[in-house]
Amino acid sequence: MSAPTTNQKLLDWVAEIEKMCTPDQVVWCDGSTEEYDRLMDLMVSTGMAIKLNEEKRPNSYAFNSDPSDVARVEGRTYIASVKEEDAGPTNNWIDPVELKKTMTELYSGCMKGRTMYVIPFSMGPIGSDIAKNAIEITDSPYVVVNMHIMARVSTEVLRLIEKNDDFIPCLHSVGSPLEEGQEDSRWPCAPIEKKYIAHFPEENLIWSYGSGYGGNALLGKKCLALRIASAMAGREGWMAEHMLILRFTSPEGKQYHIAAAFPSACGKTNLAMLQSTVPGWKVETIGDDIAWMKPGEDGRLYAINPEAGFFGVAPGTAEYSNPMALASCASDAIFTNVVVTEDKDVWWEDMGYDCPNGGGTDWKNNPWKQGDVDADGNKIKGAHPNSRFTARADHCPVICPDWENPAGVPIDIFVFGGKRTSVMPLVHEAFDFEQGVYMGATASSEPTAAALDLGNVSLRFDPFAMTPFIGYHAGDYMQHWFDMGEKLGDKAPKCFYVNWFQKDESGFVWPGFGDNSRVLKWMCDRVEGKVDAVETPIGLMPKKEDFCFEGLDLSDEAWEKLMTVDNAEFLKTVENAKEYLAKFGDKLPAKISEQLEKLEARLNA
Ligand code: GTP
Ligand code: SPV
Ligand code: MN
Repeated sequence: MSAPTTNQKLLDWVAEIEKMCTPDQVVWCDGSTEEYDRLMDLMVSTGMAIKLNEEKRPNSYAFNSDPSDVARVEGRTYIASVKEEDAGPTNNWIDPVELKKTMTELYSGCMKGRTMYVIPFSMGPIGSDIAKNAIEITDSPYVVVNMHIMARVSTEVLRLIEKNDDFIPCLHSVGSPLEEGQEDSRWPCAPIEKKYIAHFPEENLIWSYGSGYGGNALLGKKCLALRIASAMAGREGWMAEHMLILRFTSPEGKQYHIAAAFPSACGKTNLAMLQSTVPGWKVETIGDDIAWMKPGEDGRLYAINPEAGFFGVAPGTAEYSNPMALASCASDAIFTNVVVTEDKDVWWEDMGYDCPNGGGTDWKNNPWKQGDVDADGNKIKGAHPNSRFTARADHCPVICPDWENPAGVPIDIFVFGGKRTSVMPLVHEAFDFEQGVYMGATASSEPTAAALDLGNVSLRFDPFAMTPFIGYHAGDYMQHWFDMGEKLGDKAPKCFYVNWFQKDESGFVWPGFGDNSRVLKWMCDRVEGKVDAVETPIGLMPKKEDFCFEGLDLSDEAWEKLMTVDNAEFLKTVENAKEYLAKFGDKLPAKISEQLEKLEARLNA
């Protein structure tokens, strides 16, 4: 196949990779429907993909990964900056020269017996000022079809590269060369000690080896749009954040734009598509995972969603929790590691109904019955907890008409949060932007309900929900947040911290999901200056009379509990935050220490 470009830089890079990886053939991708169908047919014929029931799930496919390759591998993810002090303490530094040597050895001949695909893609609307042109080279057809949904794959990107002579090179291999006559496995990948997810921030270069799953392999997502982009943004004065973006519209038609950062699997996709229970207010989705934000000419902060699809957590997605996500993957979707039912539809835990016919084929590709237990008597899950759907954003019924607007939308509100079963109230507002940065920098989560018994021991700090995604030193990244605040001045978004996950003996205290709109409504009233707030040591909280309870059945005790700030308990979290922040050493911004001291003083007063 002759190359469909004249750009020498690109041709040279592709030739260099071909020489190193020695694939059987090279295919340049164009992003067409024909290409998508052809690759799906190919994967169905090799047994990698399962074509789902055309009636129930039109044009959709299911995949099962290798049981060892089911999620991002943070321990094998590296920021290979030239200087060690430009990485850490939340990410792993490795010397770029040494890493390239190691990985070049791994890449040598790694695509033997396979096809090398060259994917031209754009993160952000093609040709827009804020968008980035990139090329992913991969030997995984699964990656190609997922990239078709998650990014904008098009030959138009090649035209832009010819014009600008600029692109971000992203190299990916599953790391599983095939010997002559060797049969391929259903999901080729390399063992964990050979997996490397590598970033060279000074070169804007990504090298990924050994995994075929999610953020390890769809390189436009976490590798480019967060790790490389955050490093670029830090240098250039913009922001790349692990944030959903939504538009919240009042009955009068006033629009508010909200960007919210919650750690992985803590509710971004859910909030991005929520069905408002506040009468007359509605939510429209702009993005569910990543926001790129730049100050506009009017001095406000404008956000775009660089992605084109949703790579959403399947378990827990149900008609009662997130009907819009279900609708998004009703057709033209890819499912990875879910249950395939007897009639070739999909099912997962907490989908809102039992598995049809009592079972099907589980994520490990074994026959499975709902209720099956293992040797220890624990229920065997049919879908992996990190099983995912890949759905087109334009299939979401509440996608915002401005979701592809290259100018972005002006952000009014930043929300931070995590999963805490106690201590953190439902919502509190920062006194000012600097305290907001402190809130983001000390955001924390408890991984599971089992952590309840361990108290604060298992608290995981996850600054800005970016722990695994900061592409440079996390202290410099925090300082960048303060710098952005100074630049935006009084036009900076108002900052809030939320916690939907307080628990008592009978479960979650706050109903969550659609009712989270009640909290968003209070935030908008605060932005508007319509309502006052209660001043507490940790921030500003709603007065009961200002909160919308219409149609909500919540007891007075529940409200009390949701709004409680226990100074002594909160001080323990502050202690934990101090311990955590100590590892930032000299790179901890002075303003963080200042906020810590002020907060402690208020709590002790
Ligand atoms: P990533 O794609 O990994 O970045 O995750 P995410 O932040 O988009 O998480 P997602 O929205 O998929 O939610 C993960 C889990 O949190 C699901 O099991 C949801 O059901 C649950 N969840 C989301 N919102 C709420 C809520 O308001 N209350 C409760 N109790 N659970 C929620
Ligand atoms: C996350 O882990 O935050 C995700 C899934 O959104 S992945 O694309 O694998 O990073
Ligand atoms: Mn995410």
